[in-house]
Amino acid sequence: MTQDNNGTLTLSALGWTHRLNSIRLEEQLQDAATVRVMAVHRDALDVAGPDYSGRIRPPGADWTGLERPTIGDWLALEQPSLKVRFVYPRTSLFKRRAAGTGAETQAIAANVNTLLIVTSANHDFNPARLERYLALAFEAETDPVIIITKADLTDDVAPYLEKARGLHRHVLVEAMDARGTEVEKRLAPWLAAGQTLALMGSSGVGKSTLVNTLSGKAIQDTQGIRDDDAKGRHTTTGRSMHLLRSGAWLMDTPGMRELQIVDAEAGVSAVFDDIAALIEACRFSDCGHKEEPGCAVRGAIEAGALDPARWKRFQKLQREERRNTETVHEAHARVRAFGKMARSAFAHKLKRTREW
Ligand SMILES: Nc1nc2c(ncn2[C@@H]2O[C@H](COP(=O)(O)OP(=O)(O)OP(=O)(O)O)[C@@H](O)[C@H]2O)c(=O)[nH]1
Ligand SMILES: [Mg+2]
Ligand SMILES: [Zn+2]
Repeated sequence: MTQDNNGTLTLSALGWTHRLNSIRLEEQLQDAATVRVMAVHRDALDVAGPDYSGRIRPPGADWTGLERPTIGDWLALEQPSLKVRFVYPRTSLFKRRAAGTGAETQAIAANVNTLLIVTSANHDFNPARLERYLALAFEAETDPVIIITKADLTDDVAPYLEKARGLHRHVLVEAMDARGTEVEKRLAPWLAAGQTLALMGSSGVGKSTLVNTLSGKAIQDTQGIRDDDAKGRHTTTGRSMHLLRSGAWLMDTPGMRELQIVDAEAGVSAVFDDIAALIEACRFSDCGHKEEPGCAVRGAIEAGALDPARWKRFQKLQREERRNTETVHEAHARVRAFGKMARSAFAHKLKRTREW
């Protein structure tokens, strides 16, 4: 049952779980309104739940960084003020550096069960890009599924499937015509009522087409029909949840596309866990995997057990992750140093004022 007799969404239709129930009891939130964040605007959140559905004000500036609610979050609201009291712990979280200063990490999507990584059976197909998306999914602690669209436009989709399946033994891959009637059936395992999905993939691969096919209506513009109206509206970030025909929720978050590999060391290692295991097996703990004796990586490449191209992609992604992470940490340090300086200047001024 998605809706109660008054037409409001039930908690389970919104994706509420037993885990959240026990947190509600532990945190003594029974008197608070339980809602899920359905859309994020610059100065407002759209929330839905059995106790309240509508627009609320986000918490004040004293809530910073990852504390701030994002799309998909479960909130406890004070009654009747609707003030945000509590953000439930997230089962999965996509985050990014805030625009501008580059200093603060910002939550961009929470409680996503499945990440649909979309690519096409054409020149878009790129193992390095897919591995980057997989690293983001693993880092966010969500389950990725790779969807290869435009299967109808190629004579042979098998090589694409094989390559995608070779990226990681635990990742499921499906090929389809994103406009087709079989989409719902093929994705059924991830589309149960109350499940939350998000999409990632480059422009033109068929993300909006999938949203439309799965929702059974044209709620998203696909290439060719761009919404000119949207340009004038600056308050909406465009992050919202769509209810699919199956009762699952699909997040539409443009920000996902620009996600960088940052603070994602665990995600990168998870994608390349075979390589991580090899590195562990090198004779020297600081092995550079070049000329060192007892190098398990070189050994695996020479034995044909590790694809040298995959080794190169791992090194590249790891370098990129480290570089981005360092940059963020430097920015953090700068902001902290500035704060310290400002505070001490202020303290100094105070002292002088008093002395006078
Ligand atoms: N033949 C065929 N065409 C497809 C398929 N998937 C998408 N298309 C077409 O590809 C074009 C781009 O699809 P969109 O759904 O707009 O792509 P998108 O990923 O949303 O792109 P952005 O919004 O730019 O990120 C549209 O003309 C779709 O009709 C498919 O599986 N088969
Ligand atoms: Mg689109
Ligand atoms: Zn080595």
